Amino acid sequence: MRYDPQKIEEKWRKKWLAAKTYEPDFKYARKPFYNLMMFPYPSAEGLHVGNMYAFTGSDIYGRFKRMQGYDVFEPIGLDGFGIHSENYALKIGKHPAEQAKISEKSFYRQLQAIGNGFAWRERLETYDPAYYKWTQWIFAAMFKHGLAYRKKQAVNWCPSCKTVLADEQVIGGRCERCSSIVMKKDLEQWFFRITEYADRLLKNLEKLDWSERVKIAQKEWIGKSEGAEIEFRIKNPSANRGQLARQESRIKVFTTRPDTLFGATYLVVAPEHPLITTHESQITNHEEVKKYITDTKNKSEEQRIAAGYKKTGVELKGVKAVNPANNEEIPIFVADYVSAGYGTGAIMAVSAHDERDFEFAQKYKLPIRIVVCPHYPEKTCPVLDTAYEGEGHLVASGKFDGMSSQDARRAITDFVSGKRIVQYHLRDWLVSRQRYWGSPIPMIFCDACATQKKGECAEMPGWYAAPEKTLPIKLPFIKNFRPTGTDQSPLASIEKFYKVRCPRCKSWARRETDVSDTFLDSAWYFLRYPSVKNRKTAWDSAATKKWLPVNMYIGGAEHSVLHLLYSRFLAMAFYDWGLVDFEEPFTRFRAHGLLIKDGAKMSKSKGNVVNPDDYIRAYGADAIRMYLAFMAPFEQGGDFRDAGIRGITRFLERVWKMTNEKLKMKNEKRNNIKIENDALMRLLHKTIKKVGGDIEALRYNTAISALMVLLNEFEASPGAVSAEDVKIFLKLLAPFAPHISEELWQAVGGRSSQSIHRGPWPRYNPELIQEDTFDLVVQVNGRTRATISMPRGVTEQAAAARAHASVRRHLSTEPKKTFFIPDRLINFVI
Ligand code: ANZ
Ligand code: ZN
Repeated sequence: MRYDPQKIEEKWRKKWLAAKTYEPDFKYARKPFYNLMMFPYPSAEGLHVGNMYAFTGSDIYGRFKRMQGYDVFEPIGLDGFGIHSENYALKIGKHPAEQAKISEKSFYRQLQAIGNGFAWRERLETYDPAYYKWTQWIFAAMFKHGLAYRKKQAVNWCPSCKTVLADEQVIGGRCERCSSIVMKKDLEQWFFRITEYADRLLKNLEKLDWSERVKIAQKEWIGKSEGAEIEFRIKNPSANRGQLARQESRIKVFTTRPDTLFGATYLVVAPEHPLITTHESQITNHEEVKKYITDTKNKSEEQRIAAGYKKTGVELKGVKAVNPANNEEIPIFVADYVSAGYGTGAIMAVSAHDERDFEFAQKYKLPIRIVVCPHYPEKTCPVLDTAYEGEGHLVASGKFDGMSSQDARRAITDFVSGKRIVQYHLRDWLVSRQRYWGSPIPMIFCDACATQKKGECAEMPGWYAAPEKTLPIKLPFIKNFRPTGTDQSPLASIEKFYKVRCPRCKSWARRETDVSDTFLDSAWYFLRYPSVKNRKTAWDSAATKKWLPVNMYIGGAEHSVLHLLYSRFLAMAFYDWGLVDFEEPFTRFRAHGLLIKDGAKMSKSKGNVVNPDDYIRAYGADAIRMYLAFMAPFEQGGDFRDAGIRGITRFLERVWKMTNEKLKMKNEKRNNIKIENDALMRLLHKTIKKVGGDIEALRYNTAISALMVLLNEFEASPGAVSAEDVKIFLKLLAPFAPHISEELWQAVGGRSSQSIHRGPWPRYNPELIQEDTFDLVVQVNGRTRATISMPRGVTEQAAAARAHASVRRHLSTEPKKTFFIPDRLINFVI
C-alpha cells in the first residue's frame, strides 16, 4: 500500500471528531492545560498559509502536552465582528451579516483541514448575540466601576474607515486596518480608563513568561517616566504694575531633567494649550499664532514625517515666563513638537541638553546654555554640535555648581518647590466606533435626567447603562450599513434602534449608536471558551478556576500593545471586582515568526499569497504542517518554498515504508527483536529526549532534524529495530504529522481503542543518554585532590597527563610512582 495522505487524513479527522479525541473532560479533567492560539479575523478570502503556520505551531505544542498526560483544551473561534470584516464586506459588495455566514463556513472548513486538535464543541463567534451580550455586559460593568467615560478631545480619525481609532491602532501615523493617513478630530468619545492600571500593567511584566520582544514593546508603550512638575510665572512686561499683579499667572511644565533648569532659556506650549486663549488679549501677534495653529492641525503625521520632522513654531509675543531658578525672563513659543496629550502640554526648553530643543533653538537663534558638563571639574565644556543628553556635573547653575546631575534633580526640584511626579505615555483606550458591524454600546442618554443632573455616575449626568435584562442589544439588520463619515454610526438614523425609554425616569431617551471597538470583543474571548454553554453568566466561576489562566498562548507580535495589553487590562479589572482569581490572563505567551514567500512578504498585491487549500490537496496536511515546522525556528519564521515540501513528503513516504516493512515480518519475530546495537539504542533514547526538549522550547525544526537522523539509522539496520522502537518513533512524529502517525500506529498494533494522540509520550532511559564518560578520581599519596571527566576506556598515559595537570599544585616533586585503575582512579605517589 502506497502512502496516500488524501485517503487517510480525511478518515482520521472524522474518527477523531466522532471519538471526541480532543475534547477534554470538562468536569473531571485532572491536569487541565489551556493551549490557546489567537483566533482569526475571518475577513479575507480565507485562511492563508501564514495563519496555518501559527495555528499548527500552536497545535504541535498542544498535542505534545496532551500526550504528556495533560487534559489539553485547545479551542477555536472567529473574531468576526468589527472593522476588519466590515471593510472586507464593503470591498466585495456584500452585507457583513451575510458575508459572516459565508466566511464562517469556509474558515471552519479550512481549520478542520489543517488537522489541529481543536475542541470543536466550544467554538464561539464574536458576532453571535449569545457572545456579544456579554461584551455589552462588560461595557456596562466598566461604566459602573468608573472605568468607562466620555470625553471630548482631539482623537485619531481614519478618513477611509470613517471612524475614530485608539492610539494603539495608529501605526506610524497610519490606520492599522487600511493604512490610510490618520487625521485629528475634536470629538466626544467613549474611553476606558486603562491609564489607571498603567503601573500594575508595567510591574507585572517582570513576572510574566512572555516573549521578550512583546514585553519590551508593552514596557515602552506604557512609557513610565519619572520627573517633576515645575511652575513658571507668566509676565506681561508691557502692563503697568497694577495690571501686572492682576494678570500674573502660572504655567506648569513636566520635565524629566529638573537638574537642567538653569539652562531653560524658553518655554514651549502645545498648540492646544489653554494659555493661548486665556492670554489672548496680551499676545500681540495673536493672528500669526492662530494661523500657525490651524496650519499644524491640518498637517498629518505623515506630512510631518515627510518634512523630516522639522520643528516649527511661533513666539507668543507680549508675554514672558520667569525661570524660577534664576528669575530670568524667557520667551514662550507655541510649537507642534510639544503634544497636548502628554505631561502638562508645556515644556521648559533646554537646548543644550535636549535634541529637540537644540534643533529648535538653532533654527530660531535662541541661546544654548550648557549646564551639565561631563568633564567637570575641568570646566572646559566644548561648543556643542548636538545636544548633550547625558549625565555630568552642574555648571552655570548658581549654588548647584559642581553637584552631580543625578543629585541635582531632587535638589533643584525642591529649590523651586517643584513636585516630583511619575508620568505614563499610555493613554486611555478609545473604544467607540462610528461603524455598523460591531457590538452596540449598551448605554442610554436621557436629556430629562441630564438637565436635572441625575444619572448613574455623578460626572456624567443623563447616562445610564442598559439594564442587564435588556441585553443583548441586538444589532439590527439594516440595508444601508455603510459608514456615514458624519462622526456618527449608521445606527444614528435608525429610530427604531435608538429610541428607548430612560431606565430611570421613563421619558424618551436615546441609545448610544456607536458600536464598540473590535478589540473589546477579543479582549475577553479566552474567558468565554470554557463557558460557551453558559447562558446565565459571561463565564462560569468553576470552569474559570479550573481552566484559567491560559497556560500557553501563541500569537502574533503585532498585537503586543493592542490585544495583549487590552486583555491584561480587562483581566486586572475583573480581578479587582472579584470576578476572576488571577490578575494575568496568559501565564506564558510566545510570539510566532512570520512567513515570507521566495524572499518577499506575502501580500495580495505581489500575488504571492499562499492558500493552504491547494497545498493540502496536493501534499496532505501532514506534509504542510511538517514543512512549516521544519522550515525555521517557530519564533523566527521563514521562507516558504515549494521544493521544501517535496523533501518532507519523501521523508513521510520513507516512514510509511519503514513501518510497513516491519509489518511484513512475522509477528513473533518483530516483537522479539532487541536492539542489540548499542549505538542505535542510545540514539533512540537521545532522540526521545531531544524531541521533547525541543518541542517544549518551540524548536520544532531541530526536533524534526533529529527524527530524520533517527530514521536514517533505522533504515540502515532494519534487523535491529523492533516494532516497539517503531512505535516510539511514531509517537515522536505524532505532534507534527498527526494523521500518518495515527494510521501507522493503529497498523503496527497500538491498542485500537486508544489514539496515539492520547499518549503517553515516550520516556527515555537516563542511563542510555549519558555521554560515554566517567569521573576519574585523582589522588596524591592516597588523598583525593580532584575528579575529572574522562572518556571511558582512556589509557593510563592519557589519563595521567590530564590528571597530573589538574593536581599540579599538590605535587611538590615529580611522582615516584603512579597507580591506575581503569575507568576509576589514578594515584600519584610522591
Ligand atoms: C526639560 C528637559 C531637559 C527635558 C533635558 C529633557 C532633557 P519622556 O521621557 O518621554 O517622559 N516633554 C514633556 N512633555 C512633553 C510634551 N507634552 N510633548 C513633547 N515633549 C514633552 O520625556 C519627558 C521630556 O520630554 C521632558 O523633559 C520634556 O523635556 C519633554 F535636558 O524637560 B524635558
Ligand atoms: Zn431620564
